[in-house]
Amino acid sequence: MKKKWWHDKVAYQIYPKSFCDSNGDGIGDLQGIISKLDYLKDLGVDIVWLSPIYPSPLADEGYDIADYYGIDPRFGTMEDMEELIAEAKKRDMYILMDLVVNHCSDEHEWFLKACEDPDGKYGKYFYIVDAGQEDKLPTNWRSYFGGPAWDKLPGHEDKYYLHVFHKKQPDLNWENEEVREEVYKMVNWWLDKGLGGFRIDAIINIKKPEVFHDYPADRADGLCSIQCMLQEAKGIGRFLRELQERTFRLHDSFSVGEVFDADEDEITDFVGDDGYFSSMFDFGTALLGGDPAGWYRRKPVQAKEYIKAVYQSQKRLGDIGFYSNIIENHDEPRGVSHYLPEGECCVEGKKMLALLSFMVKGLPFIYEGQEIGMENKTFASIEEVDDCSTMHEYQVALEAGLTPKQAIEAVGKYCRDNARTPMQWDDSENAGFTTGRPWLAVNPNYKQINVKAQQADEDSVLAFYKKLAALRKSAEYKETIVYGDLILVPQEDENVMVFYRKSADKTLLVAANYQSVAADIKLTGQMNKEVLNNVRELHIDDGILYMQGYQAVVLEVE
Ligand code: TEU
Ligand code: CA
Repeated sequence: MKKKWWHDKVAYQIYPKSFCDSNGDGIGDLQGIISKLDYLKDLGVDIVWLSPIYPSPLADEGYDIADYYGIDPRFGTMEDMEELIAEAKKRDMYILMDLVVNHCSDEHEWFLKACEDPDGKYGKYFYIVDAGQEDKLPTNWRSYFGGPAWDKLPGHEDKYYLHVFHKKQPDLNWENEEVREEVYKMVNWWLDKGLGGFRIDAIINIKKPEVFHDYPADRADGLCSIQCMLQEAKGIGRFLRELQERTFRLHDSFSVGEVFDADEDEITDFVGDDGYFSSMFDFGTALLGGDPAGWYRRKPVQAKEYIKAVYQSQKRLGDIGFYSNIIENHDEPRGVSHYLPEGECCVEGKKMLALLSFMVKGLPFIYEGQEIGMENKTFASIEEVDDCSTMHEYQVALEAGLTPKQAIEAVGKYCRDNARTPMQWDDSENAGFTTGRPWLAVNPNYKQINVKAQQADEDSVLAFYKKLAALRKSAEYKETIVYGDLILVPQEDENVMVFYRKSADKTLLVAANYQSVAADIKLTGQMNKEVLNNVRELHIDDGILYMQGYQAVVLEVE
């Protein structure tokens, strides 16, 4: 693997709407982000990814873009954005934007023009198909957010357009060279502004099958999962290679793909030395417990499954490239609520997940609030929910026979708003996020869980994240943590994960006891030094490491 400038970095995702509000309108903004750059620097962050801040009607919270060259006034101005890039640069930090080009907003000029003249230039920017006899939909594909992936083209009763996500997110037709040229022009325009790169949204969806047809229905609605057509669609590589060659590669920028399912034999093409992307997210753990019937059927994640998934991902990528490691993002529940068993969400457990995420190979991404161990929120009713994905999953649960109370309880655990509640800065009203009324209610636990309190506590989750980031950058361990081989030490107890990180002259042993009860780990070889420990005690006796519940350690060994 060729060494790259970004390999030894630590990355952080900001959900701008919920990070920091500078002007009291209840919505986080760019000046708010600028005011927190020193906080991020101090945490050890180098790369900052912003979820979309472009002008948007917010049907899907900014993932529906109406103008790729602008900044939504809610978040600030282009001058604010330029200031953010410059202020980041001063601190040796890099800003990433979200590249959302599978679709745009139905309020984007291209789509408006396509509606005016579906047979003209802009009609070809989208997938517009004539209605069948008796208004039949072109196919029975179900959109990600529920209902058919086709809607009537506004102003044209005889035509449908495709949207694999929300109906306000029409899919762009990547087969059309003009569309691709528009995308490359825009990406380069931003990179020329000094952006560090992009996180690339939902990118696997850009390739559609040659022929559009129905698949067997998988629910009572007569529709089928979008996955059916994605599996049939081949040849995405041609688009991604072109994107890379025409944009990212020219700028040596960082790109991380939201790639859910790259085939084994495609991984080198995706993230090898000259991959389409610098990196891609590891969703191995995020997918655990899922059920095709819907969120209401999801099962809690077990420790042993988590451990297995982490290891499988590590093995899959090996020395080919770098995953970007997450325990949560803006589409996922809070990792500590999702991956620690109910009733066991404790400080040690939070630190254990952090340690695993930082000590495996790859680029660690922290999602805002993860560094203080922010938790899921309880939603009393669907009225408290903003997320369009949860609205749909709630309906699915009701249709399956759950009562409203059961339905919100079941889907609330996976609601994307869990991660979108405002950042908890201190214990003042609205957690110091805003002086106004926050656009989404603050998690009531902000009095206990907030940045200010944790800054004053050397045993806090925040302090532990700082240690992990510092360790990754330390002259002593950097080479081993960033590039060392990962060698699993199989354990009889499936709730315990032990592995070595090994470089030419150093070996680290990483051990995590992913359960509330104690566990013994047999050590082979001599321990030289305790490098990191999420509890105060380290108990080794006669070659046995006695681990407390949720204890996790890094030891330097012979
Ligand atoms: O997500 C794509 C995606 O497939 C997952 O988000 C998932 O299907 C969904 O979150 C289930 O709730 C990206 C963005 O991360 C997400 O926020 C956007 O809604 C989506 O693309 C559309 O742009
Ligand atoms: Ca604001």
